[in-house]
Amino acid sequence: MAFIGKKYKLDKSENFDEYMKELGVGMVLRKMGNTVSPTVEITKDGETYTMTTTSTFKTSAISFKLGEEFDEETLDGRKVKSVITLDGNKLVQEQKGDKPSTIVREFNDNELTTTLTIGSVKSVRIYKAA
Ligand code: ACD
Repeated sequence: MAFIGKKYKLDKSENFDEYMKELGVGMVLRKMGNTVSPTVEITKDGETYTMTTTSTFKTSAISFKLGEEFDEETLDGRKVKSVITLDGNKLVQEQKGDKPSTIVREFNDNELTTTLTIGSVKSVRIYKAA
């Protein structure tokens, strides 16, 4: 779990606009989403993980235990049930709700690759350790 306590900053983003469109995110918010370069940090206290996404526009934090469903309010304001599991060096998040989506965060050396999928639409975002 070399990723605990590291800060990752967005470096490249592919197809994120399409992903947000598929989620039904409006134009103004999509513009923000496409413009900002957020920083992601995961900390761990006992069995509880906290993932904080910081940006100039909005900051969000979710706390979870692996394999335990929790209530999440997404950055675009959807209220979903999420479950996050750890698969080797990947945190796999399943969001349930009207628009089920999977978010895989894979940690390699000094890089975080976030792959967001909804239906047939996929966005890949590469973060570099700050
Ligand atoms: C990531 C992306 C995680 C974001 C996942 C879903 C959010 C959907 C839409 C975002 C819409 C508006 C938010 C706009 C800006 C906030 C900045 C943070 C964007 C991550 O983990 O890479």
